[in-house]
Amino acid sequence: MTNNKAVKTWMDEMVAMCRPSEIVWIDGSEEQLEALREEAVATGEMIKLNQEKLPGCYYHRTAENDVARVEDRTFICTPTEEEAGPINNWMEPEKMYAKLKALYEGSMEGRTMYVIPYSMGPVGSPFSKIGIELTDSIYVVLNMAIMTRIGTKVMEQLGDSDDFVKCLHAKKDVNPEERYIVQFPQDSTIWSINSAYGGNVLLGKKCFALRIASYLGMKEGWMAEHMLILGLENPQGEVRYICAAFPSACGKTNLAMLIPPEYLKEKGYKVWTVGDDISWLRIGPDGRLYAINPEAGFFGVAPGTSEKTNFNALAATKKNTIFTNVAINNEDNTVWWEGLDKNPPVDATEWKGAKVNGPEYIAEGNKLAHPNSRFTAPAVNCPCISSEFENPQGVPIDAIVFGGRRAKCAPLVYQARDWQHGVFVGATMASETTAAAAGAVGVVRRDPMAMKPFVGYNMADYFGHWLEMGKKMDADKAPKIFHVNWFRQDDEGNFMWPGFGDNMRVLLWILDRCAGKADAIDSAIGYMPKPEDIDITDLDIDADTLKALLTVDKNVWLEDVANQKEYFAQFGDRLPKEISEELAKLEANLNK
Ligand code: GTP
Ligand code: SPV
Ligand code: MN
Repeated sequence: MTNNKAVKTWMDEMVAMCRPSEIVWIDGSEEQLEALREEAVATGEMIKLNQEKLPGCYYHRTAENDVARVEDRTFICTPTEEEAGPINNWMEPEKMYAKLKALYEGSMEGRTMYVIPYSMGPVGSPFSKIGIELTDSIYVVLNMAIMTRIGTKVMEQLGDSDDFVKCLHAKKDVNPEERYIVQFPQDSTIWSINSAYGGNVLLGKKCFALRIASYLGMKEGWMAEHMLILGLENPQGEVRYICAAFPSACGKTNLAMLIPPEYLKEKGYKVWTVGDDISWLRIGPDGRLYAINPEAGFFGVAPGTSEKTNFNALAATKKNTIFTNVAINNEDNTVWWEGLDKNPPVDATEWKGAKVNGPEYIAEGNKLAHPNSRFTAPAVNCPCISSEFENPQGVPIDAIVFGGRRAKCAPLVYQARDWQHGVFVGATMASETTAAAAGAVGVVRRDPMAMKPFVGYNMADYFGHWLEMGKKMDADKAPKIFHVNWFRQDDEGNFMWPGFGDNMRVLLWILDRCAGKADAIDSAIGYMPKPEDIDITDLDIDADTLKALLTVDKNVWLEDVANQKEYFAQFGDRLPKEISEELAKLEANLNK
């Protein structure tokens, strides 16, 4: 309960609309969460896994039609359509509220409404923001308890302030035809209905920490980005921090937790994880850019996660973790997914709930785990969690890295010439789509700064905000900006770069560039390493492949420039002139 007038007024209205039969405040205590876990197991909402092998771990299966974010049902309801911009779905706020009210009306009859006060960022940090999520799903409560800081301490921090994001979620009947994920940035309000899948319902994550927060950042002079944060420690014990924006399922969690190749480990290099998905960035008193991770856990892609590819992520899932839509190994009541190891369980339950013979089922061309199946693991479980994870002041950023899945176009790595060029490099990002969102997979689409599904206002103004942020920093203090591509393919469709831990070799060139220690070629697209600038000690890669990875194919790039032009045209006069200038420069450089 609370005496906060703004909270009370809002809740009264939501309760009158949803009409839950009971209201339960989440205090954040272990006793309360444990009771909820037991209740969820009793009702079948969750399955308790092998508590000896996976203590504190549970399993949840979503509806078959509810396994990913739904971008076509996600709306930014600003007062005018212009403010939402051409790449967001928009509806007039009054109309949308009316439409959704009809759906929420009585939606919680006979059900319990849970009230989750939560903080994005360490409670009380100057970076942090508070939200309150009302939900009728225990699964949401238990996930929010891992992904954010929740409970009484957050209400104490809020005091009698009305500065909180009002989040409402009703599972209703998960009808995809009436599923809506709606942000009202001007009202700091999020309404989600008819889903129970992660990014649609854990409203602190994409809805608040990116869509609403990007809008607040634009108003208040900071940034909310779809970026991991990692610290790279050198043998002298100095740690430098890097933020990297890759689209969904393009390698953020993996890069954030990477284990250096053996020869670098032996020299004393280490990687520390600050965040794996979202960064909030502010300019500090010293004029440098500082980042915090507003989350407290990892909602990571399960398939492909193994001891070899991401030892640290796998280790983080060994206790107090919720698994969603992976397969169950009935032999010992544990979990399995494609890429975990080469031994799919014979006695398996696939993600939709059917008992199958794992190897046979796979041989028939099926997948045991959904490609977007996930684990929700507490950040503190991660063996390489940074000592700065809870630092309320954040960490200073040396480099910002953009990247995506590009089979042909982008080279392994290149550096932007300055901040303005870097904003252009981010704005021209593109990537092949993945299973993280409903819809076709493997189609190249433009995804500026990996924020296409997450920008809470007009993308053209967002480019403008990036440019403004750069103007507030001295050039020698602003992070240097880079672009990487771990996903270049040869003509047979094989990945040319080994990726994963070996990506460290590219990070070292990046940090050497930041420190003014590495050489580069001034190419048409930006500064690039020569093949010999990438350390390939102990790496089985031939000289031709490395050369090809660092080659810019003029024709492929000119085709991309044509596509960029078309893409930017939709923003009309609102597109900052700096972006058009950079585009013209790139085209001229390529034609030289
Ligand atoms: P979201 O949580 O959706 O934002 O995804 P993410 O960006 O954190 O992606 P994640 O690290 O979970 O990786 C997604 C998929 O890409 C997994 O199947 C990984 O195994 C694969 N992957 C990650 N890094 C690399 C890499 O360097 N090379 C290759 N080939 N695949 C990679
Ligand atoms: C993403 O899709 O970028 C994710 C998973 O991190 S979700 O929480 O569903 O957005
Ligand atoms: Mn993500």
